[in-house]
Amino acid sequence: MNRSGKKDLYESPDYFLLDELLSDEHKLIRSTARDWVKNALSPIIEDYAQRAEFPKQLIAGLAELGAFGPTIPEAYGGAGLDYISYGILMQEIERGDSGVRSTASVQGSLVMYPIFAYGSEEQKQKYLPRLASGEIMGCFGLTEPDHGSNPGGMTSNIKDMGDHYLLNGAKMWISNAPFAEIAVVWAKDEQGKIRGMIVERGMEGFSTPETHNKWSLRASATGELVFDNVKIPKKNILPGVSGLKGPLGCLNQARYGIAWGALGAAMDCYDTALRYAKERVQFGKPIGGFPLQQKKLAEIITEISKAQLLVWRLGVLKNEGRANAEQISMCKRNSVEIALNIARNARQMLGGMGITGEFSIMRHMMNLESVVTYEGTHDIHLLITGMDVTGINAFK
Ligand code: TGC
Ligand code: FAD
Repeated sequence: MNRSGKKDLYESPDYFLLDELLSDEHKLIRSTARDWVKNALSPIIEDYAQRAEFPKQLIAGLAELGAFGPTIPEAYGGAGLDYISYGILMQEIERGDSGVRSTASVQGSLVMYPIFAYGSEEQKQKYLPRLASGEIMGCFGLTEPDHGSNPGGMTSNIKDMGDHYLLNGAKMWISNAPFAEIAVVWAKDEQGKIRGMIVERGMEGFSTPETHNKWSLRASATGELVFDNVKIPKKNILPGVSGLKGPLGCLNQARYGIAWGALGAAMDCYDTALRYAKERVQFGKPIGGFPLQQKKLAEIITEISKAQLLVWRLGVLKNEGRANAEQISMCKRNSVEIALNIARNARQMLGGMGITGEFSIMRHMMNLESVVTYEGTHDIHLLITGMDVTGINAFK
C-alpha cells in the first residue's frame, strides 16, 4: 500500500520476451527485489520524498538483497553475482525510486568497488564486509565546487607529513555524505597526481554539511565534504591506482548500473500510465482509446524495448569483460534520456492527477533531472561518443 492506501500493482513490460534470456537465478533475484520494493519501499517512499528525508530503515533490506556490492566476491561480503544480476537489482530498485538506487550505487560501485579494485588487503578486510552488510555506509568525493564535468582540474590536495598526509579542500554534491561513516576521496598529491583515500567520520577537521532545497532526489541525502588539515594515515591511501583513471574506473561501474536503473523508472512510468489510460474515462470511453494517447504509449514501449535490448547486450559484454567505457556512456545517456522523456509524457497522460504524490511519475521525473546530470552529464556522454567515433577530442 502507498500513502493513500493504494496497492503497488507494478508489472514490468517485456515486449520482446527478454525474460527468456534470464537464468533461473536472475529471475529469483528479480522477484525477490520486486517483492521488497513493493512491500518495503513503495509504501513509504512518497512520504520520505515529500519530507526530503532519506529512509534509513531501507539500508538493511538493500544489504539483504545484495544491492551493496553485487559483483564483489562473497569472500569480501559481496554478493558475487554477474553483471546482469547487478543490472536487474538496480532496475528493480530504481523502479521504486532513483534516490534509493543512488544510495546502493554509491555504496557498491563508488565505495566498495575502489576499495576492492585499488585497496590493500588490509583495507579490503577492514571495510568491505561491513559495507556489504550496511553496518557502515560510505560516500564518494570527486566533484568540487569549481570542478564538476572536469574533475581532472580538482584542487583538493594532500601534503606528505612523514607518517601521514594532510588533506585540504572541499567536495560538493556528494550523495550519502550527511550520514556516511567513511568517504572515498580523490585529491592531488604534491606531484599533481590524483590519489584515492579513505576518510573516516570523526577525523579532526572533516565535516559533511547537508545540501538542502533540492527538488530532485529528495529521498537521497546529499552534502559537502570539507577538509581542513585532516590527518590521513598513510595506511588509508588506496595503493593500487593513481591518476584520473582511478575515479573514472569507478564511474564505469556506477554508470553501468544507472543504464539499467533509469530504465526501471521508465518502466514504472509506462506501467502506471497504461493502467490509468485503460481506467480513466472521458468523452464516454477510456482515454487509452484515443489515438493521441495510444501514440504516446506506443512510442514509450518502443523506446523501452530498444533500451532493454541495449542494456542486455551491454550486460553480456560486461560479463565477458568486453564492455568498454564508451559503450557504457552511450547506454547511460540513452536510458536516462528516454526515461526523462517517458516520465514527461506519462505525466501528461494522467492529467492533473499526474502532478500529485498519489502516483510515482512526477517523483521519477524530478529524480531523473539529477540522474541526467550526475555520473557525467548528458552533454559529456555525447562528447565521449563523439570522441570515440571521430577520434577527435572535443574536451581539449
Ligand atoms: P582524459 O585525459 O580523457 O583521461 C584521463 C585518464 O583517465 C582515463 N579514462 C578512463 N579510465 C577509466 N574509465 C573511463 N571512463 C575513463 N575515461 C578516461 C584515460 O585513459 C586517462 O588515463 P591515463 O592513464 O592516460 O592517465 O580526461 P579528461 O580530463 O579529458 O576528462 C574526460 C571526461 C570529461 C570524459 C571525464 O573527466 C568525465 O567523465 N567527466 C564527467 C565527470 C563525472 O562523471 N563525475 C561524476 C562524479 S560522481 C557522481 O556523480 C556520483 S552520483 C551518485 C550516484 O551515482 O547515485
Ligand atoms: P558543470 O560541469 O559546471 O556543467 C554545467 C553545464 O555545462 C552542463 O550542462 C554540462 O553538460 C555543460 N558542460 C560542461 N563541460 C562541457 C563541455 N566540455 N562541452 C559542452 N558542455 C559542457 N559527485 C560526486 O563526486 N559524488 C557524488 O556522490 C555525487 N552525487 C550527486 C548527487 C546529485 C543529486 C547531483 C545533482 C550531483 C552529484 N554529483 C556527485 C555531482 C555530479 O557528478 C556533477 O553535478 C556533474 O558531474 C556535473 O558537474 P557540475 O554540476 O559542476 O556541472
